[in-house]
Amino acid sequence: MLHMPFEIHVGPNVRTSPYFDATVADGVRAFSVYNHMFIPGNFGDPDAEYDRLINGVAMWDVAAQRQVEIAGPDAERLVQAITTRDVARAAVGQGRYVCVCDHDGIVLNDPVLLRLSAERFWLSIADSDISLWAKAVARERGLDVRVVEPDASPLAIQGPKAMDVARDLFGSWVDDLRYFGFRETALDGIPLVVARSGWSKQGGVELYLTDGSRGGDLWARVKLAGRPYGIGPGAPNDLERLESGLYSYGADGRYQTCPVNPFEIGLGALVDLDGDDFIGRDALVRIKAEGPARRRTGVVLDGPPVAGNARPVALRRGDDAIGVVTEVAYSKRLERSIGHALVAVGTPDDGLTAMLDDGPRPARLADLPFIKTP
Ligand code: THG
Repeated sequence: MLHMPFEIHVGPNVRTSPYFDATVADGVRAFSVYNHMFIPGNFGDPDAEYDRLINGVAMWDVAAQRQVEIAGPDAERLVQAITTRDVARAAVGQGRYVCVCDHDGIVLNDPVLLRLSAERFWLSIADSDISLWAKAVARERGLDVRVVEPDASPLAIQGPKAMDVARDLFGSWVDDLRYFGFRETALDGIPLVVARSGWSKQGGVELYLTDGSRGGDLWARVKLAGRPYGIGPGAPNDLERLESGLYSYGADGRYQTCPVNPFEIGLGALVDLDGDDFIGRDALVRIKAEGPARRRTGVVLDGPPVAGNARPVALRRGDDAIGVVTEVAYSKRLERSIGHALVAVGTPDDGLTAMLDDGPRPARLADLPFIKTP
Protein backbone atom coordinates (compact mmCIF):
# COMPACT_ATOMS: atom_id res chain seq x y z
CA MET A 1 0.00 0.00 0.00
CA LEU A 2 0.90 3.65 -0.22
CA HIS A 3 3.35 4.94 2.38
CA MET A 4 1.39 7.42 4.52
CA PRO A 5 3.48 9.19 7.18
CA PHE A 6 0.30 10.85 8.48
CA GLU A 7 -3.21 10.14 9.65
CA ILE A 8 -6.32 11.62 8.16
CA HIS A 9 -8.17 13.69 10.72
CA VAL A 10 -11.85 12.89 10.89
CA GLY A 11 -14.53 14.36 13.07
CA PRO A 12 -18.28 14.46 13.41
CA ASN A 13 -18.73 16.08 10.01
CA VAL A 14 -18.16 12.62 8.51
CA ARG A 15 -21.25 10.47 8.96
CA THR A 16 -21.22 6.90 10.26
CA SER A 17 -23.06 3.96 8.75
CA PRO A 18 -25.55 1.77 10.69
CA TYR A 19 -22.90 -0.99 10.42
CA PHE A 20 -20.08 1.22 11.75
CA ASP A 21 -19.84 -0.31 15.25
CA ALA A 22 -20.06 -3.84 13.82
CA THR A 23 -17.24 -3.21 11.34
CA VAL A 24 -15.08 -1.71 14.09
CA ALA A 25 -15.75 -4.77 16.27
CA ASP A 26 -14.79 -7.00 13.32
CA GLY A 27 -11.43 -5.28 12.89
CA VAL A 28 -11.79 -2.64 10.19
CA ARG A 29 -8.33 -1.12 9.66
CA ALA A 30 -8.94 1.68 7.18
CA PHE A 31 -11.86 3.87 6.21
CA SER A 32 -12.34 6.07 3.21
CA VAL A 33 -14.94 8.82 2.89
CA TYR A 34 -17.74 8.46 0.33
CA ASN A 35 -20.87 10.59 0.17
CA HIS A 36 -19.65 12.32 3.37
CA MET A 37 -19.75 8.97 5.21
CA PHE A 38 -17.11 6.55 6.47
CA ILE A 39 -16.82 3.50 4.21
CA PRO A 40 -14.54 0.60 5.19
CA GLY A 41 -11.46 0.38 2.98
CA ASN A 42 -9.95 -2.80 4.36
CA PHE A 43 -9.76 -5.12 7.36
CA GLY A 44 -5.98 -5.47 7.36
CA ASP A 45 -5.54 -8.60 5.21
CA PRO A 46 -5.79 -7.66 1.52
CA ASP A 47 -4.91 -11.14 0.24
CA ALA A 48 -7.57 -12.88 2.36
CA GLU A 49 -10.17 -10.24 1.52
CA TYR A 50 -9.50 -10.61 -2.20
CA ASP A 51 -9.49 -14.41 -1.94
CA ARG A 52 -12.88 -14.48 -0.20
CA LEU A 53 -14.35 -12.32 -2.95
CA ILE A 54 -12.93 -14.46 -5.78
CA ASN A 55 -13.36 -17.94 -4.24
CA GLY A 56 -15.77 -17.64 -1.32
CA VAL A 57 -17.99 -14.93 0.06
CA ALA A 58 -17.45 -11.48 1.54
CA MET A 59 -19.70 -8.99 3.36
CA TRP A 60 -19.25 -5.26 2.82
CA ASP A 61 -20.62 -2.17 4.56
CA VAL A 62 -21.58 -0.11 1.51
CA ALA A 63 -24.11 2.09 3.32
CA ALA A 64 -22.20 5.05 1.85
CA GLN A 65 -23.88 4.15 -1.45
CA ARG A 66 -26.64 6.52 -0.28
CA GLN A 67 -30.12 6.57 -1.74
CA VAL A 68 -31.72 9.64 -3.27
CA GLU A 69 -35.45 9.02 -3.02
CA ILE A 70 -37.65 10.72 -5.59
CA ALA A 71 -41.36 10.29 -4.86
CA GLY A 72 -44.62 11.88 -5.88
CA PRO A 73 -46.86 12.42 -8.91
CA ASP A 74 -43.99 13.82 -11.02
CA ALA A 75 -41.33 11.32 -9.84
CA GLU A 76 -41.05 9.64 -13.23
CA ARG A 77 -40.68 13.01 -14.94
CA LEU A 78 -37.86 14.07 -12.62
CA VAL A 79 -36.00 10.75 -12.92
CA GLN A 80 -36.39 10.96 -16.70
CA ALA A 81 -34.99 14.51 -16.68
CA ILE A 82 -31.86 13.66 -14.71
CA THR A 83 -30.92 10.21 -16.05
CA THR A 84 -29.83 9.06 -19.50
CA ARG A 85 -32.20 6.08 -19.59
CA ASP A 86 -35.75 5.84 -20.92
CA VAL A 87 -37.43 5.68 -17.52
CA ALA A 88 -40.90 4.82 -18.87
CA ARG A 89 -39.43 1.38 -19.59
CA ALA A 90 -38.17 0.89 -16.01
CA ALA A 91 -40.35 -1.74 -14.30
CA VAL A 92 -41.23 -1.86 -10.61
CA GLY A 93 -38.89 -4.39 -9.00
CA GLN A 94 -36.21 -4.16 -11.68
CA GLY A 95 -33.18 -1.93 -11.17
CA ARG A 96 -31.05 -0.42 -13.92
CA TYR A 97 -27.56 1.03 -14.16
CA VAL A 98 -27.90 4.68 -15.27
CA CYS A 99 -25.89 7.84 -15.79
CA VAL A 100 -26.71 11.29 -14.43
CA CYS A 101 -25.21 13.89 -16.76
CA ASP A 102 -25.01 17.68 -16.75
CA HIS A 103 -26.10 19.84 -19.69
CA ASP A 104 -22.74 19.28 -21.41
CA GLY A 105 -23.08 15.48 -21.20
CA ILE A 106 -20.52 15.24 -18.38
CA VAL A 107 -21.14 12.32 -16.01
CA LEU A 108 -22.15 13.59 -12.55
CA ASN A 109 -22.82 10.12 -11.17
CA ASP A 110 -23.48 6.52 -12.28
CA PRO A 111 -26.19 5.25 -9.88
CA VAL A 112 -28.25 2.12 -9.78
CA LEU A 113 -31.88 3.15 -10.30
CA LEU A 114 -34.54 1.22 -8.37
CA ARG A 115 -38.23 1.73 -9.14
CA LEU A 116 -40.02 0.86 -5.90
CA SER A 117 -43.47 1.77 -7.22
CA ALA A 118 -45.00 3.78 -10.06
CA GLU A 119 -44.28 7.03 -8.22
CA ARG A 120 -41.29 6.17 -6.02
CA PHE A 121 -37.66 5.72 -7.10
CA TRP A 122 -34.25 5.38 -5.48
CA LEU A 123 -31.02 6.45 -7.10
CA SER A 124 -28.28 4.43 -5.36
CA ILE A 125 -25.52 6.92 -5.89
CA ALA A 126 -21.77 6.94 -6.31
CA ASP A 127 -19.70 9.65 -4.63
CA SER A 128 -21.29 13.00 -5.60
CA ASP A 129 -24.16 15.09 -4.25
CA ILE A 130 -27.02 14.15 -6.53
CA SER A 131 -29.79 15.13 -4.11
CA LEU A 132 -28.79 18.79 -4.57
CA TRP A 133 -29.00 18.44 -8.34
CA ALA A 134 -32.33 16.58 -8.15
CA LYS A 135 -33.90 19.08 -5.76
CA ALA A 136 -32.86 22.05 -7.86
CA VAL A 137 -34.08 20.55 -11.14
CA ALA A 138 -37.40 19.60 -9.51
CA ARG A 139 -38.06 23.07 -8.12
CA GLU A 140 -36.84 24.94 -11.21
CA ARG A 141 -39.20 22.85 -13.35
CA GLY A 142 -42.10 23.14 -10.92
CA LEU A 143 -42.38 19.37 -10.49
CA ASP A 144 -44.57 17.86 -7.78
CA VAL A 145 -42.03 15.55 -6.09
CA ARG A 146 -40.21 15.05 -2.83
CA VAL A 147 -36.46 14.49 -2.90
CA VAL A 148 -35.15 13.02 0.35
CA GLU A 149 -32.44 10.73 1.69
CA PRO A 150 -34.36 7.74 3.06
CA ASP A 151 -33.18 5.50 5.90
CA ALA A 152 -31.71 2.90 3.52
CA SER A 153 -28.23 1.41 3.88
CA PRO A 154 -26.86 -1.30 1.59
CA LEU A 155 -24.85 -4.25 2.90
CA ALA A 156 -23.29 -6.23 0.03
CA ILE A 157 -22.75 -10.01 0.03
CA GLN A 158 -20.40 -10.81 -2.86
CA GLY A 159 -18.52 -13.80 -4.22
CA PRO A 160 -19.23 -17.19 -5.80
CA LYS A 161 -20.80 -18.46 -2.56
CA ALA A 162 -22.85 -15.29 -1.95
CA MET A 163 -26.05 -16.77 -3.40
CA ASP A 164 -25.71 -19.75 -1.05
CA VAL A 165 -25.76 -17.35 1.89
CA ALA A 166 -28.63 -15.34 0.39
CA ARG A 167 -30.66 -18.54 -0.20
CA ASP A 168 -30.10 -19.69 3.38
CA LEU A 169 -31.20 -16.27 4.65
CA PHE A 170 -34.24 -15.65 2.45
CA GLY A 171 -35.20 -18.81 0.56
CA SER A 172 -34.82 -20.04 -2.99
CA TRP A 173 -36.73 -17.11 -4.53
CA VAL A 174 -33.53 -15.06 -4.45
CA ASP A 175 -32.21 -17.22 -7.29
CA ASP A 176 -35.10 -15.97 -9.45
CA LEU A 177 -34.09 -12.32 -9.13
CA ARG A 178 -32.67 -11.08 -12.40
CA TYR A 179 -29.53 -8.91 -12.35
CA PHE A 180 -30.50 -5.63 -10.59
CA GLY A 181 -33.90 -7.17 -9.70
CA PHE A 182 -35.06 -6.58 -6.12
CA ARG A 183 -37.81 -7.32 -3.60
CA GLU A 184 -38.88 -5.77 -0.28
CA THR A 185 -38.88 -8.26 2.59
CA ALA A 186 -37.83 -8.72 6.22
CA LEU A 187 -35.34 -10.91 8.05
CA ASP A 188 -36.17 -11.71 11.70
CA GLY A 189 -38.29 -8.55 11.67
CA ILE A 190 -35.48 -6.41 10.15
CA PRO A 191 -36.97 -4.56 7.17
CA LEU A 192 -34.89 -4.51 4.01
CA VAL A 193 -34.78 -4.67 0.24
CA VAL A 194 -32.89 -7.60 -1.32
CA ALA A 195 -31.33 -6.82 -4.70
CA ARG A 196 -29.28 -8.94 -7.09
CA SER A 197 -26.43 -6.47 -7.47
CA GLY A 198 -23.10 -5.35 -6.08
CA TRP A 199 -19.92 -3.62 -7.15
CA SER A 200 -18.03 -6.71 -8.27
CA LYS A 201 -18.35 -9.21 -11.09
CA GLN A 202 -18.33 -12.16 -8.63
CA GLY A 203 -22.10 -12.21 -8.09
CA GLY A 204 -24.30 -11.81 -5.05
CA VAL A 205 -26.84 -9.52 -3.47
CA GLU A 206 -27.14 -6.22 -1.69
CA LEU A 207 -29.40 -5.84 1.35
CA TYR A 208 -30.77 -2.31 1.68
CA LEU A 209 -31.51 -2.07 5.41
CA THR A 210 -34.47 0.30 5.92
CA ASP A 211 -34.24 0.66 9.70
CA GLY A 212 -30.86 2.17 10.56
CA SER A 213 -31.23 1.18 14.22
CA ARG A 214 -30.91 -2.51 13.17
CA GLY A 215 -27.47 -2.35 11.48
CA GLY A 216 -25.72 -4.39 14.17
CA ASP A 217 -28.50 -7.01 14.06
CA LEU A 218 -28.35 -7.40 10.29
CA TRP A 219 -24.54 -7.57 10.26
CA ALA A 220 -24.64 -10.33 12.91
CA ARG A 221 -27.37 -12.27 11.06
CA VAL A 222 -25.45 -12.24 7.76
CA LYS A 223 -22.22 -13.18 9.52
CA LEU A 224 -23.95 -16.17 11.15
CA ALA A 225 -25.56 -17.35 7.90
CA GLY A 226 -22.24 -17.01 6.10
CA ARG A 227 -20.18 -18.92 8.64
CA PRO A 228 -20.55 -22.33 6.89
CA TYR A 229 -19.26 -20.68 3.71
CA GLY A 230 -16.30 -18.93 5.33
CA ILE A 231 -17.74 -15.42 5.06
CA GLY A 232 -15.58 -12.55 6.25
CA PRO A 233 -15.65 -8.76 6.17
CA GLY A 234 -14.26 -6.82 3.26
CA ALA A 235 -14.86 -3.76 1.14
CA PRO A 236 -15.36 -2.86 -2.50
CA ASN A 237 -12.19 -4.27 -3.98
CA ASP A 238 -10.13 -2.04 -6.26
CA LEU A 239 -8.09 -4.89 -7.70
CA GLU A 240 -11.15 -6.98 -8.57
CA ARG A 241 -12.87 -4.02 -10.19
CA LEU A 242 -9.76 -3.23 -12.25
CA GLU A 243 -9.57 -6.86 -13.42
CA SER A 244 -13.31 -6.94 -14.16
CA GLY A 245 -13.40 -3.57 -15.91
CA LEU A 246 -15.99 -1.92 -13.64
CA TYR A 247 -16.18 1.85 -13.88
CA SER A 248 -15.39 3.78 -10.69
CA TYR A 249 -16.88 7.26 -10.48
CA GLY A 250 -14.29 9.21 -8.51
CA ALA A 251 -11.31 7.14 -9.59
CA ASP A 252 -11.90 7.00 -13.36
CA GLY A 253 -13.65 10.36 -13.61
CA ARG A 254 -15.18 13.09 -11.49
CA TYR A 255 -16.97 16.11 -12.77
CA GLN A 256 -14.68 18.63 -11.04
CA THR A 257 -11.27 17.11 -11.77
CA CYS A 258 -11.59 14.66 -14.66
CA PRO A 259 -14.81 15.38 -16.54
CA VAL A 260 -15.87 12.52 -18.83
CA ASN A 261 -18.93 11.70 -20.92
CA PRO A 262 -20.57 8.24 -21.02
CA PHE A 263 -19.28 7.42 -24.52
CA GLU A 264 -15.61 7.84 -23.64
CA ILE A 265 -15.83 5.68 -20.51
CA GLY A 266 -17.61 2.80 -22.23
CA LEU A 267 -21.08 3.54 -20.82
CA GLY A 268 -22.65 4.59 -24.13
CA ALA A 269 -25.13 1.71 -23.83
CA LEU A 270 -26.69 3.54 -20.86
CA VAL A 271 -27.63 6.52 -23.05
CA ASP A 272 -31.12 6.08 -24.57
CA LEU A 273 -31.11 8.71 -27.32
CA ASP A 274 -34.35 7.33 -28.80
CA GLY A 275 -36.36 7.79 -25.60
CA ASP A 276 -37.72 10.91 -23.89
CA ASP A 277 -35.64 14.03 -23.39
CA PHE A 278 -33.18 14.37 -20.51
CA ILE A 279 -30.56 16.86 -19.34
CA GLY A 280 -27.44 16.50 -21.51
CA ARG A 281 -29.22 14.81 -24.41
CA ASP A 282 -28.34 17.43 -27.06
CA ALA A 283 -24.68 17.39 -26.05
CA LEU A 284 -24.60 13.58 -26.12
CA VAL A 285 -26.23 13.46 -29.56
CA ARG A 286 -23.42 15.72 -30.80
CA ILE A 287 -20.67 13.75 -29.02
CA LYS A 288 -21.98 10.48 -30.41
CA ALA A 289 -22.12 11.89 -33.95
CA GLU A 290 -18.59 13.32 -33.74
CA GLY A 291 -17.22 10.22 -32.01
CA PRO A 292 -15.65 10.53 -28.56
CA ALA A 293 -12.11 11.94 -28.43
CA ARG A 294 -10.94 9.63 -25.64
CA ARG A 295 -11.66 6.10 -24.49
CA ARG A 296 -11.32 4.14 -21.26
CA THR A 297 -9.04 1.14 -21.60
CA GLY A 298 -6.91 -1.29 -19.63
CA VAL A 299 -3.20 -0.68 -19.21
CA VAL A 300 -0.40 -3.12 -18.30
CA LEU A 301 2.71 -1.79 -16.54
CA ASP A 302 6.16 -3.40 -16.68
CA GLY A 303 8.54 -3.69 -13.71
CA PRO A 304 8.02 -4.76 -10.09
CA PRO A 305 4.51 -4.89 -8.58
CA VAL A 306 3.01 -1.41 -8.29
CA ALA A 307 2.10 -0.10 -4.84
CA GLY A 308 -1.10 1.65 -5.93
CA ASN A 309 -1.56 5.31 -6.68
CA ALA A 310 -2.92 8.23 -4.69
CA ARG A 311 -4.00 10.17 -7.79
CA PRO A 312 -4.17 9.76 -11.56
CA VAL A 313 -0.83 9.98 -13.37
CA ALA A 314 0.12 11.02 -16.89
CA LEU A 315 0.49 8.50 -19.69
CA ARG A 316 3.00 9.48 -22.37
CA ARG A 317 4.19 8.29 -25.75
CA GLY A 318 7.59 9.83 -26.26
CA ASP A 319 7.08 13.50 -25.41
CA ASP A 320 3.34 13.45 -26.09
CA ALA A 321 0.85 13.36 -23.20
CA ILE A 322 -1.74 10.94 -24.58
CA GLY A 323 -3.86 10.35 -21.51
CA VAL A 324 -4.02 9.49 -17.82
CA VAL A 325 -3.70 6.27 -15.86
CA THR A 326 -6.52 6.56 -13.34
CA GLU A 327 -5.87 3.62 -10.98
CA VAL A 328 -3.29 0.82 -10.77
CA ALA A 329 -2.88 -2.38 -8.73
CA TYR A 330 -0.82 -5.55 -8.86
CA SER A 331 -2.84 -8.63 -9.91
CA LYS A 332 -1.52 -11.92 -8.56
CA ARG A 333 -3.92 -13.84 -10.80
CA LEU A 334 -2.47 -12.14 -13.89
CA GLU A 335 1.04 -11.79 -12.41
CA ARG A 336 1.21 -8.24 -13.67
CA SER A 337 0.53 -4.68 -12.67
CA ILE A 338 -2.64 -3.46 -14.31
CA GLY A 339 -4.72 -0.33 -14.39
CA HIS A 340 -7.43 1.64 -16.12
CA ALA A 341 -6.58 4.59 -18.32
CA LEU A 342 -8.29 7.29 -20.34
CA VAL A 343 -6.45 7.78 -23.64
CA ALA A 344 -6.82 9.72 -26.86
CA VAL A 345 -8.63 7.65 -29.50
CA GLY A 346 -6.09 6.36 -32.03
CA THR A 347 -3.22 6.03 -29.54
CA PRO A 348 -1.01 3.05 -30.52
CA ASP A 349 -1.18 0.24 -27.94
CA ASP A 350 2.50 0.11 -26.99
CA GLY A 351 5.61 2.18 -26.48
CA LEU A 352 3.91 4.09 -23.65
CA THR A 353 5.22 5.42 -20.33
CA ALA A 354 3.13 5.75 -17.16
CA MET A 355 4.52 8.54 -14.96
CA LEU A 356 3.97 6.86 -11.57
CA ASP A 357 4.93 8.76 -8.42
CA ASP A 358 7.89 6.42 -7.82
CA GLY A 359 9.16 6.79 -11.36
CA PRO A 360 8.26 6.22 -15.02
CA ARG A 361 7.10 2.72 -16.10
CA PRO A 362 6.95 1.22 -19.58
CA ALA A 363 3.28 0.53 -20.34
CA ARG A 364 0.94 -0.79 -23.02
CA LEU A 365 -2.80 -0.73 -23.53
CA ALA A 366 -4.96 -3.83 -23.04
CA ASP A 367 -8.64 -4.62 -23.58
CA LEU A 368 -11.14 -4.51 -20.71
CA PRO A 369 -12.08 -6.62 -18.90
CA PHE A 370 -8.75 -8.23 -18.03
CA ILE A 371 -10.66 -11.19 -16.57
CA LYS A 372 -14.14 -12.21 -17.73
CA THR A 373 -16.52 -13.83 -15.27
CA PRO A 374 -19.19 -16.11 -16.72
N1 THG B 1 -24.62 -0.91 -5.81
C1 THG B 1 -25.48 0.02 -5.35
N2 THG B 1 -25.23 1.31 -5.45
C2 THG B 1 -24.09 1.73 -6.02
C3 THG B 1 -23.15 0.82 -6.53
C4 THG B 1 -23.44 -0.55 -6.42
N3 THG B 1 -23.83 3.05 -6.10
C5 THG B 1 -22.51 3.49 -6.45
C6 THG B 1 -21.88 2.65 -7.51
N4 THG B 1 -21.99 1.24 -7.14
C7 THG B 1 -22.59 2.87 -8.81
N5 THG B 1 -21.81 2.35 -9.90
C8 THG B 1 -21.98 1.09 -10.44
C9 THG B 1 -21.07 0.68 -11.38
C10 THG B 1 -21.19 -0.56 -11.97
C11 THG B 1 -22.21 -1.41 -11.59
C12 THG B 1 -23.11 -1.01 -10.63
C13 THG B 1 -23.00 0.26 -10.06
C14 THG B 1 -22.37 -2.74 -12.22
N6 THG B 1 -21.96 -2.87 -13.48
C15 THG B 1 -22.01 -4.11 -14.25
C16 THG B 1 -20.96 -3.99 -15.33
O1 THG B 1 -20.54 -2.88 -15.62
O2 THG B 1 -20.58 -5.02 -15.89
C17 THG B 1 -23.37 -4.39 -14.86
C18 THG B 1 -23.84 -3.28 -15.74
C19 THG B 1 -25.16 -3.53 -16.42
O3 THG B 1 -25.63 -4.67 -16.49
O4 THG B 1 -25.73 -2.54 -16.97
O5 THG B 1 -22.87 -3.67 -11.64
O6 THG B 1 -22.67 -1.44 -6.82
N7 THG B 1 -26.61 -0.40 -4.76
